[in-house]
Amino acid sequence: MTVSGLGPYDNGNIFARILRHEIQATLVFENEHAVAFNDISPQAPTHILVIPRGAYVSFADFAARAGDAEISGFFRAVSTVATQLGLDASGYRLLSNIGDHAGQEVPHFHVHLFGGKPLGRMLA
Ligand code: D5M
Repeated sequence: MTVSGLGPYDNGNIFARILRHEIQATLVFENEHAVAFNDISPQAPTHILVIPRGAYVSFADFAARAGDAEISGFFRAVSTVATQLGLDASGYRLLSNIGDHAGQEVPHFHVHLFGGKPLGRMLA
């Protein structure tokens, strides 16, 4: 699955290195489907990145190639992270950048999870 600005999966990308424990991150959750850690440059009081363990460059790649159990397990994990961090009561935002127009920086599929304050209305 090719999306503008994204080539084939690069095993040297920073999130692949976090998964291999070559680079430290502050993990807040992990299971067989997903790993979640604090964003290094937080844009909200809570700013978590949730990534699948598999090698997918973007949401588009994940949706195209991952198995049903992997996809459901991943998104359940995202919800579990939000619940465990206490975000359900006040609400939160999910976001995933895909390719050039979205400015995706790290070519390993990830969902940003923002919360901890009123985030304002944002549609693009
Ligand atoms: O966003 C990629 C995000 O990844 C961006 O918010 C910074 C974050 N980032 C980059 N390197 C690290 C490390 N080492 N730890 C934690 N967070 C990191 P994108 O959606 O690709 O534009």
